[in-house]
Amino acid sequence: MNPLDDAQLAHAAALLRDAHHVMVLTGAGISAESGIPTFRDPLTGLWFNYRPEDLATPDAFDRDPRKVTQWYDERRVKVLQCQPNPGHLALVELEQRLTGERAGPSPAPTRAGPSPAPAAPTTSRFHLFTQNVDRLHQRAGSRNVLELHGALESWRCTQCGLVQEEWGDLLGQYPPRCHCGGIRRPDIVWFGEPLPTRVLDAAQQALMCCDLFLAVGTSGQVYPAAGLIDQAILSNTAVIEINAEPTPFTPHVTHHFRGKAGQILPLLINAT
Ligand code: BJW
Ligand code: ZN
Repeated sequence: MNPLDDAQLAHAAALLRDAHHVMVLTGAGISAESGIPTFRDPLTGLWFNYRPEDLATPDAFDRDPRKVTQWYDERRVKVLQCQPNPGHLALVELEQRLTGERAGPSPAPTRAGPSPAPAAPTTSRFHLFTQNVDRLHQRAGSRNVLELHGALESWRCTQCGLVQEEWGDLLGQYPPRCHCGGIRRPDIVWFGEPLPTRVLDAAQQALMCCDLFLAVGTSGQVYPAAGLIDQAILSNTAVIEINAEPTPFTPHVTHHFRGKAGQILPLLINAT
């Protein structure tokens, strides 16, 4: 659908303006304009160039922890060189309008331990769930971000479970070791692994109270994250999808805007 279809944009903007609780689910497409590859796009997608079973499963890590951690570490350092784009910033603006909270960088994580998990109180009018591991939403200034698939900056000891954040240069040691002697792994949700219960619970709560669901830049192929879109549609919540290509959900959503999130999200938010 042409993102500049004025009638459609006006109707979607009205939904957004009148919404009391907005739930957003983002995927790799929102970070594409920041220069971060998606997973399933032809030619440029990570899974077009690498086999997920070689890099993003617990078995792959057990077979070759050095290769897997090095791949994630290189991605982490590349992401640090990328910047949030107008799509990320538009969601900051939306959160600020709905919550009245001043936007700004999330509290910096400390080396002493994992970042404090943002709460997702049901009273909040805005919930941003992301499948992305790049932390660009937080760097843009979004405050209430819930990570469904972990984060590239986060590493977890396979022995004692200690979670530590790394955000500087390459680690230099592969696989990296914890002070307890255990191997540290990327704190990322790989295929076949459960998503964080706290985040899934928060998503269920947000689904119950949201009256508008925004799905941005996700192919909707990976579950249980994609199931959140299913649930929103099944419960007759208004769903606005913004994606470069149609997805399995496109025929069932209230509005589908086909195009770049970094162009369409600012248009939509500014039209409210
Ligand atoms: C733009 C754009 C622009 C481009 N603007 N748009 C039900 C059915 C079938 C299978 C399953 C099921 N339930 C579970 C499964 C198995 C599996 C799964 O879903 N498999 C399917 C692929 C078939 N799921 C799991 O294994 C999950 N775990 C689980 O279910 O555990 C159960 C369990 C319970 C209890 C005990 C034990 C187990 C875990 C899933 C983990 C996903 N991990 C990854 C990789 C790790 C992160 C990393 O390395 O970076 O997460 S896979 C990869 O896909 C990554 C992403 O977060 C995820 C989603 O991808 P996303 O974001 O949608 O990206 P793309 O590339 O697919 O799409 C981008 C879209 O943007 C495209 O449509 C573009 O067109 C568009 N786009 N530029 C707007 N500028
Ligand atoms: Zn340890």
